[in-house]
Amino acid sequence: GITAPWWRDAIIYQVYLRSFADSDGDGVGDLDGLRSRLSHLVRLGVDGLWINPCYPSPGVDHGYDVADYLDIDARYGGLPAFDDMLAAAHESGLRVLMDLVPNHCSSAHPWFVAALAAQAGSPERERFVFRTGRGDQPPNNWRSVFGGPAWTRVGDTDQWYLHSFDPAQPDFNWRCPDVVEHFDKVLRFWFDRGVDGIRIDVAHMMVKHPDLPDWAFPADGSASYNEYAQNRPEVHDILRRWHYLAASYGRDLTLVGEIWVPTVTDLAQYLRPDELTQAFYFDLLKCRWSAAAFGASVERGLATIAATGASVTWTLANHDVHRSVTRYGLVRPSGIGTNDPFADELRGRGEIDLALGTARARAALLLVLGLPGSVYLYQGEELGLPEVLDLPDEARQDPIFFRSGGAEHGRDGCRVPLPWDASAPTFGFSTGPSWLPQPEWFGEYAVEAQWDQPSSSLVLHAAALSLRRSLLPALGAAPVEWLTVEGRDDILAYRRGRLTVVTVFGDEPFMPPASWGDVALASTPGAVPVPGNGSAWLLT
Ligand code: TEU
Repeated sequence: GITAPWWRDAIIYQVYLRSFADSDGDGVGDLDGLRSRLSHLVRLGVDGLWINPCYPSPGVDHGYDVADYLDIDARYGGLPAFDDMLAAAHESGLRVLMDLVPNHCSSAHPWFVAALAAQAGSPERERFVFRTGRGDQPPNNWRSVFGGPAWTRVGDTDQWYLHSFDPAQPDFNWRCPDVVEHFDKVLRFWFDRGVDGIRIDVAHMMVKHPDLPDWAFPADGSASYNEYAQNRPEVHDILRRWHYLAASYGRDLTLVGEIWVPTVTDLAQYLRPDELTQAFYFDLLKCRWSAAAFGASVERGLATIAATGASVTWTLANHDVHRSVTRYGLVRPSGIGTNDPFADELRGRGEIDLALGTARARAALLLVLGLPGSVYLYQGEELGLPEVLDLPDEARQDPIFFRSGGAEHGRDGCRVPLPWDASAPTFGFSTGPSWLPQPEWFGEYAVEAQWDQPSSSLVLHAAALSLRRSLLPALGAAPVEWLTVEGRDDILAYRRGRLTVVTVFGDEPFMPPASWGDVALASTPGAVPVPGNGSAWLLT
């Protein structure tokens, strides 16, 4: 970042650690592997990295089931490897964000083990959400995000515990002071160690309605936002507490929330000056390829988020959704599950045109990089990796796959280990077999080959980031002004100071007029034959 505080315009690279680089041949990425590849992030030109959870964990949800918040899993190298990586990152000028998982822990966490061994009504159980069932049925009708009921029965007793995700991820009771105090300690532990901020997992979910009432789910089984289980007013008290805890360090720590709420106005509530510094803007990630949808989403983000004083945190992909070239390549949705506009992208159904998806993802990158705010880039997106849609069922590990009885494929396809070198075993990821199998064609996307191809996704990313960095000081706080093209509602164009960004969403060819500036970077070379659908330019 160049403007203060640093995170306002930072580009942060998301490291899905177990799939980034493996140093010891066990087929699982680790912190020494990350340290040895930090030069990739420096050459790419990002400002920092966020690492998905790497605490000791049984790995049911790959680290989002934490067994000890004050340590690093031995598989990743333990605390010494973390400290080495952090020091090396800082030496390279990269900031480092940890992932905090405060809504739930692992069922192997000592607190939950003690709670199961204790009596109903005991202080051990008070740290979680245990309730009496209704006969043979759970205490209420809430559903787990991963499918099935949000409650699991304790043996053959009448007691059940709440889990918003997998049964191996029991929800904490945030009305219990032990929990509040423990997380104060956790934050201090990592801030004292030198991290530059934290990404907060489901930062809108920690507190539930005190009476845990049934939610009126639609009878047809369609998706419904359970307002008793998330986005409760009390959650803001916790975030405010963390705001002041972080502020007391006096070194611009960032708190970035992963928050799924119905509207952008809801999201802005989390960005009040005494709460989070950032929150992922998923509104844009959910847009189908259309100038009107992208334009309205960008405008909504800028207007609503800017009103809080925060900057927008643009994000086009992460470890929970299909890779962007696959999502943008969806030319014909399957028509199944139409009540959920995101279903086909998430489930990998429908017909996909990868060449088109690739062109569009390249264009979308330029579109967001010109905007004011920060951008999170998920590992492998810089390589233009497609989703691996055809993983064998035996290889799949996502709890969503198991909880849905195989009806949903889940998120493994965007978590396949990175290809570094086309000619090495596991494409240079590990000297052993990789934890998820990589398809043959992954070699075409290897990092080393891409640096030598002027038209590669990696070269485009590096060029765009470098151009953005050089323009930032001049752009300052310049606002976004929309430009229109007579008769072309498929063109989205904006000017910001001396930068103009143009994106084509329709099929008719288009070239930006010379009066808009000189082309500093085009998204198209090698990606589409004629500038048209999925082309973008940065002009100065
Ligand atoms: O995700 C929260 C979440 O609710 C969704 O992203 C969800 O995983 C997805 O919509 C399912 O289709 C966070 C983490 O990013 C995710 O990896 C974890 O599994 C989840 O929390 C539980 O910790």
